[in-house]
Amino acid sequence: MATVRLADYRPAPFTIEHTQLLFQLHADHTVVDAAFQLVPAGAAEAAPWEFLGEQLELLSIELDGELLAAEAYRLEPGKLVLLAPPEAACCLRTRVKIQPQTNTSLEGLYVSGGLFTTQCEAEGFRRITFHPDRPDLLSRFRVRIEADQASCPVLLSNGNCLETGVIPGEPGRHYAVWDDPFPKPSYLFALVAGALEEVRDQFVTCSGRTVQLRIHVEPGDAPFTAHAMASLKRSMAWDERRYGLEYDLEEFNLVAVRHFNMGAMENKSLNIFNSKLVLADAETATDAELERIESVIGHEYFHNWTGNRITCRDWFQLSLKEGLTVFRDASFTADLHSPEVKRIDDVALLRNTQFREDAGPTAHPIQPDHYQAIDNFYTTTIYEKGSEVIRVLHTLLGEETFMRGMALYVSRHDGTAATCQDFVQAMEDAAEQAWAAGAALPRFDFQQFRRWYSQAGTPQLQIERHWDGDAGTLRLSVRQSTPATPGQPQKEPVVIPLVLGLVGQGGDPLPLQLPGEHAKDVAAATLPAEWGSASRLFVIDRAEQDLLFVGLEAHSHPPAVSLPRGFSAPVRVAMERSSNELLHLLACDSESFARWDAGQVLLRQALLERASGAINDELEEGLVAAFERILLEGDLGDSYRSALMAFPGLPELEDAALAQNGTVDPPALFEAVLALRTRLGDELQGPLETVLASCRNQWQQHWPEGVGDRDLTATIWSWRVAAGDAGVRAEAAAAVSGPSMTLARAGLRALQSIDSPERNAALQAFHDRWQEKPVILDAWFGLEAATPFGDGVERVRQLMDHPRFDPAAPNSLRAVLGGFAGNVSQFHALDGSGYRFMAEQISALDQRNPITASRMAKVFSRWQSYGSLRSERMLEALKQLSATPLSPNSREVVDQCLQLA
Ligand code: B3K
Ligand code: ZN
Repeated sequence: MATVRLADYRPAPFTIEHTQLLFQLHADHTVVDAAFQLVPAGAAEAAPWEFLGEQLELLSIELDGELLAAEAYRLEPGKLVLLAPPEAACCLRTRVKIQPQTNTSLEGLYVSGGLFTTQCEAEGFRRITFHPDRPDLLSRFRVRIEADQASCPVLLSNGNCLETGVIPGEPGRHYAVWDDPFPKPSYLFALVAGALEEVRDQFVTCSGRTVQLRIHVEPGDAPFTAHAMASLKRSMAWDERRYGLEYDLEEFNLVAVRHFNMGAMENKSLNIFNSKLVLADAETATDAELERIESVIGHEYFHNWTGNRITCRDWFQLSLKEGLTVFRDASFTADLHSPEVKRIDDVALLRNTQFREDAGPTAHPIQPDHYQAIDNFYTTTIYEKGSEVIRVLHTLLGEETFMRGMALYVSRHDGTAATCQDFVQAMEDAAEQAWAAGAALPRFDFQQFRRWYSQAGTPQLQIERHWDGDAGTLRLSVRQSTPATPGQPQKEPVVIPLVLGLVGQGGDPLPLQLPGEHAKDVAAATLPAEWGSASRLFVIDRAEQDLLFVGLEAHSHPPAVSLPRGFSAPVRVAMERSSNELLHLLACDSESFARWDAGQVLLRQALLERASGAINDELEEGLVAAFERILLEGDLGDSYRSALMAFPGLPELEDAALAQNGTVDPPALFEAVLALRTRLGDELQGPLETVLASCRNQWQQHWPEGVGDRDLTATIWSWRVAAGDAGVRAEAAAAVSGPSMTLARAGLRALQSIDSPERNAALQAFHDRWQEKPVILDAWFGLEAATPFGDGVERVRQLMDHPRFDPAAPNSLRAVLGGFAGNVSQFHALDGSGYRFMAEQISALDQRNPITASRMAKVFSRWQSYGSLRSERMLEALKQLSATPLSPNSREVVDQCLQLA
């Protein structure tokens, strides 16, 4: 498969002023008639005019109304080439026949449960009609859809609906014409046709325009759209308030479909969503799902400016829209809910997914410079690290200058296809202005900052402490390095804002007094208003740097070092800190992130020790005492208290074990988690019961109220169930039949590892209650597949034969296969049966849906980490997968993994 390179980017040899599409939808085929007004780009190199096409049957082709002679074009695999490119503006018209009804890839136009729908990003439009299908070609689209009136009463596309009516001479068929006044790339085109129920609302924009809001769902699902609609309105208001960005069309449509490869898609004015991210209320979705729905609805809506109005020049710029839009949706959630907990959730996600990706065979920079299948690059690096890098800019520049940079970016690039470089340039210009005006902002080199875009791998800060007790001086020696990643053996230092504080013996924040300006190699520091006086921001931009604090109390204990406050950059920080110092921070650090992180370091340590067969009793006693205080510290906020007690995820623990021991034993880590949970549940019985009693009073509150109480309940249930509390076990099981999905799922999670009659009965009750609702039943499939005992492979095979299992729905596949891959004892079975089963499933899935299959194939990316026996078995499974016919998507991932062999 060909490698696409950033260095090979050339502008297209023509522009497409107008695009007219006619879709004739039929049950057994669709005809697409496309007319493009093409204008030669003039100065561009004389390149052949190529129109990409996949699985299209060409019916006819005309240029300016004349049928094109056979020698004037060539049909090659995957493309149509005009042999004598026109020298003047012209109209190219093609008619093709496609088969959406048998399209299982869920790319291009396909049918999901009787509904015609599209997914064009990144390269799906070429499955609809011949087209250059590149994001830098913006065109005005007019679309006419013709379909059967009975099966497709609703016909939607982008923009405004101009006209609808019946088709004379074609009884039972009707049409709609849609016009989108905003030029857009092909990947933002969308069409939906089917029997849908509509829920309407309105939004009045800041300039007083009324926008019609419509959510379209399968008949019967309308009662579950209120949360989505409210989220949409909150998103629209927030983008006006925070970014001054207003919606620009008269209507906004949102459609929920069951068969969808990812979460949602930001097509201009016609956002299409995986139904699991629309249909929800407190009875049918958990608090976390409700928050996620709100944030994804926000994310897709925010793309209207960061993605649609300003789009990407090429797919190497994907993080331009994705990183930025994740940054925006994270601020949205933080503003609406708890900023502390949102930050913690985001960092936990980053550490459990992105750090792992950055350390493995598929590592890539946020602006990759080559790819084979772009679909493989919708990664946590592009999205989450991309967002963190924007946050780094925000931290360095402060809110005011950052927003000035945003405004510059929008005003310069609105209506165009831009690059990451354009974005950073706007920020640099805003920074230059601020620096010139004498703003108290740290200085840094933007050229160096840009390395964040080109270097893969997670930078590491190694910090050594030197305490001079006689002088009351603390020196922190910081060394920065980034590990080698595939294709990038050497790394240069990047610009890292490090925010830190010092905490005294009594828990008081200590004044951060620096020596006079110039001590050599001492990093400059500033005091951004956002952080208050107890923290300082240092710019770490060299391989080695010292931070020096003076005027601390002499002849006393060294102060506790609290860092990285706010997780001020996507880096790993390693610093020798004693358990006592970390326990002290966990008890009283005034900065919420660093306080949580101190607990995480301790928990990681305790769990790693248990996994290697030892129990660090002193450390665990310290944790018991710390959690006891936290449990009783009522004014902390329940969600935050629950976050403080949450264990690091298994991927993060694997990562830490690998760094420490050079190998990982996942079942041992899993057992360690269960054992520590049991100990905490046992030793903290009293305080846990007290807190649980007060949580119960809040259970019935509706999201976002009561979230913290339900979070804490979930933690307490899982600890107390592990400790063998029969009463709590019964309470957790009973929640399955109660009114709150959050508690029902918390109950099931608490019972998950306990092979007991209550567990089986609770799962059965959940199944029976929700079997008619596929979105909810997926959670049951996931839990069943993750059952940590019995014959896992056999169980998963049975699940896939379950009458409600829908093999065409990526959600169900992800629930079952993803649940199994996260089932450490089964997936990592020493005989390799779990790995073989997974390889077999991925290979079969790849035939139908390469996008979902290649994502799944990444479960093998850590094959080298798991000790010789497992590594050998996993490598065998990878080779088994590699020996089957694979799509280019899966081939790229499998080859990347095998490169290490
Ligand atoms: N832009 C889409 C993702 C498209 C994935 C294509 N394989 C959703 C989002 O990030 O908003
Ligand atoms: Zn996005």
